[in-house]
Amino acid sequence: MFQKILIANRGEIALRIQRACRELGISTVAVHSTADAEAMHVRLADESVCIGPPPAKDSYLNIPAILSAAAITGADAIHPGYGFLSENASFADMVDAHGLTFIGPSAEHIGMMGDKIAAKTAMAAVGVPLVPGSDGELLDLESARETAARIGYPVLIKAAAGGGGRGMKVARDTSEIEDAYRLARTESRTAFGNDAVYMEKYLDKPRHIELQIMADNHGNVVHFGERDCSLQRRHQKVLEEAGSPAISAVQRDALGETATAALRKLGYRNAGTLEFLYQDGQFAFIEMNTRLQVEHPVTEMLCDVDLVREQIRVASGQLLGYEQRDVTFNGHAIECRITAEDPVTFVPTPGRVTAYHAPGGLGVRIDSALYAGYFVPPYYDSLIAKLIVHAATREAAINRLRRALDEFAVVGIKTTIPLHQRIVNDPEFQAGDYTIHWLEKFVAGG
Ligand code: MV4
Repeated sequence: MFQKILIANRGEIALRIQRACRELGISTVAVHSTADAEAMHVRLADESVCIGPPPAKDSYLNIPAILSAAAITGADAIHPGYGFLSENASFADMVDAHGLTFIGPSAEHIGMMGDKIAAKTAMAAVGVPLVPGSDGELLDLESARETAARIGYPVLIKAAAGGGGRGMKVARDTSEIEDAYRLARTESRTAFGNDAVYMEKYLDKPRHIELQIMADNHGNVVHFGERDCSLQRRHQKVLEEAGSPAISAVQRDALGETATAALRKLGYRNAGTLEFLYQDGQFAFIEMNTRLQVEHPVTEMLCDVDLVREQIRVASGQLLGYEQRDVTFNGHAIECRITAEDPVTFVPTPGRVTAYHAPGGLGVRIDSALYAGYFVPPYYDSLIAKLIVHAATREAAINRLRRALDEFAVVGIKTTIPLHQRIVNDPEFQAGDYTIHWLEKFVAGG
């Protein structure tokens, strides 16, 4: 097992990883920018290294600085968290090349799943159902027209290097295909330096269902059920649930069996999440994330599993702590992403938190690095706290979430707590039959 882990991240996820390390008796190294010198993850680490000025490109994305910090502190592994370098295949390679362990999948699989065409090709080859679409890259406008005619409009043109909604263009009929194709390629070249695009049938009212898996280095792969991440605004998740109100236990088991068999064939290792669109009773794979996700706590609460602990254990070569029959799905969990944003306009609200009171009680979990007196910096994403509740039923979880949100006090900056209070009080949310478009309409409705 590792003696010392460098956590190449900040905020709540850095604390989350520190907690797993401490419980495993592993020493922790925090890295921080000059803007984060007073941050909680620095205070609670065993050691800390300043890696640069505030901009992420000069600090949390500064690979030489992070590798140097690992070398001077004698860390033997690096956990990347999510975002930043967590899906950077060359960083994973460089960590290995420096004799440290990258706590995550192999660089090969990070690279494979980062190319959305390669990801779909690989998944199709191991039995995962896809959204109907092009057979690989769309090489010219003519092949775009032919593919659209074959699968039927409306169609979606996506960037191979995209993901997370970036670089997608809808074409609703033949009159729109040329502009959609050319714009998708141009925007992809500008955004990613790569203009490869592909096509899928556009699903107009899907839910976003993702499946959590974990694999060790000995061929064991286990799934921990699904999360419903349909409540998004401009491709930013706002609230997530485990399990999905739309998915039955039979469907979950079947999807899990398909996914674990597929990843076993691929020789996948460590944590991974398969993203599906769910519409008309059908699951269709769209992307795979090769990192621990922000919303992992709802799965942890549902299954009573420490996913970060499992990541660290399997990265050190140990066997998975679970067989599939050990995994149980109990009750219902919901996570609210609380951000330092105006709850109506979503304008970022960096600034000083003058008072802070977190909710508590049975089935309430807060993952946050906030404290009274903390200055929320403007340089990084606006997530400041995750409120997760767990209860025996979805109705009880919603009731508990409402109570916990009412207790939650963050004074000195505006946050999205009022938005979450509106969501949990809405009858349509309570009914649970929402799609990926529901929140955009709900927010637009004021
Ligand atoms: C789609 C889709 C409809 N049809 N693909 C957006 C982010 C990326 N994960 C894939 N996304 C979508 N892909 C097909 N064939 C609709 C979306 C989509 C979406 C998906 C999940 C959650 C929120 C979304 C918001 C807008 C569009």
